[in-house]
Amino acid sequence: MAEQYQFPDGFDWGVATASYQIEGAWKADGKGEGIWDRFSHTPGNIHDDTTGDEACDFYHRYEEDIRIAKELGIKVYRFSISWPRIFPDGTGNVCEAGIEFYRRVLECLHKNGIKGAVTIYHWDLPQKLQDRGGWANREIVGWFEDYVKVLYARLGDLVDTWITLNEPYCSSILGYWLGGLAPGYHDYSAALEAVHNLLLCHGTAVREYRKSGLKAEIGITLNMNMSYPFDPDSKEDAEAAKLNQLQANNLFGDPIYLGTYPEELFTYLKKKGVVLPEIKDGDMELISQKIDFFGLNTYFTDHVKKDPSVWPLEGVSLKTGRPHTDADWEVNPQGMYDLLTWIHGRYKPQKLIITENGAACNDWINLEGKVEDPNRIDYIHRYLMEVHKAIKAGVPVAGYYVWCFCDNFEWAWGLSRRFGIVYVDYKTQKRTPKESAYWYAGIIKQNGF
Ligand code: IFM
Repeated sequence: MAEQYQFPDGFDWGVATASYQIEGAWKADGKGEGIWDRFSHTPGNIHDDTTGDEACDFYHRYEEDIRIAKELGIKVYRFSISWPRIFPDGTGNVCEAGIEFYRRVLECLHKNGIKGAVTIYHWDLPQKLQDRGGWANREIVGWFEDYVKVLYARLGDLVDTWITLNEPYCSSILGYWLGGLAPGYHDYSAALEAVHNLLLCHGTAVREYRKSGLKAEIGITLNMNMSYPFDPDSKEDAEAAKLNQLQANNLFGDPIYLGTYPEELFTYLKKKGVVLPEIKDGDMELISQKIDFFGLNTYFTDHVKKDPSVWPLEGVSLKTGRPHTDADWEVNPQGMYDLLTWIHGRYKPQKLIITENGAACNDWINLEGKVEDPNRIDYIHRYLMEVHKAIKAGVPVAGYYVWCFCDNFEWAWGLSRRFGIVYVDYKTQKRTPKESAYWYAGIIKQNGF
């Protein structure tokens, strides 16, 4: 008989989304311009020349999406708040229509018996704040404080779980150094400045939350992945893999859980001429306040080869011949187990939620009107087996959210990459649950497989 994979009672089976990727309505009802509006409207930035102007039109269609989520038995719906929908100018006047929209979404979720997990920042910074330096300007800590206070006061009674930031690695290293994401800069020192300011904002959000007296849980979502040496026998590859992992994982996990930046990485970067961020008295205490859960996003593993031509880390991640998804990310489920046990060993979070995992596939509607996506099912199935193994090994994983509920605007890849378990026809906005959606519904029903 096949092995049974039973998950702990009360396991939170969810789906995840993000404001800019699904909402559309980019200037409706007083919303201000965000950095992704600016970035996607700038020719050459988005691979298929699309924008998030309309995306999945969740702004007008949230009731339909939540109804589908209910039919599938989804327990948690993760979405994010668009900062420029609340503060069109970044600071100053609050846009009431923005607040009302998110209240309607949360009320609709509750009416359908679904919990709302809210990400405070998932990459759509008001453009007016970018014009003042964005994440590289420490003043952002005050702007963020004003923003979170409004969210707690106006939405706090309806939110079940708060996530301060989504993937600060992407907002800093990808946005300020590698440049593939907004604002599209190439300055490593500014990226490190952004790291520190993002983490200060995370700490500020936690501090203000505790002061608010609200009782839901609050945590952060970090994207992490294991880095292995490309050649397991090469000392040089092992060193490059270590640096890669220090930048991807420890740079964020260590300050939050251990109250310190990874010394080895900072010493190395300094030697390479990188200007390190100024750390003021009290910063690390603010950043490392106790949080209620560790939110993990993970999709792939890195296999790093030493390459001295690549400044500053001198490594490149290479393909190993494993199968890959439509996002060109290699499928390596073992990485999920290795990562969960690594996080558990190093940081010992009291609770872990996988706030994103999933696969982009080349989906289409077939002649029978169905979307058959066996590769996505296989991907999620294999990764969940590793999650289960980690739970059995003592890692306190309490939830798993599929990325994504529906196909959406995949940042620099535009509408060309489909991650959803629900298919979206962008011309008609018609939703079609894929085979993976029904398969996932079955897992939720049985709390396992
Ligand atoms: O679409 C993104 C999401 O916004 C953040 N995590 C990874 C997903 C897939 O690339």
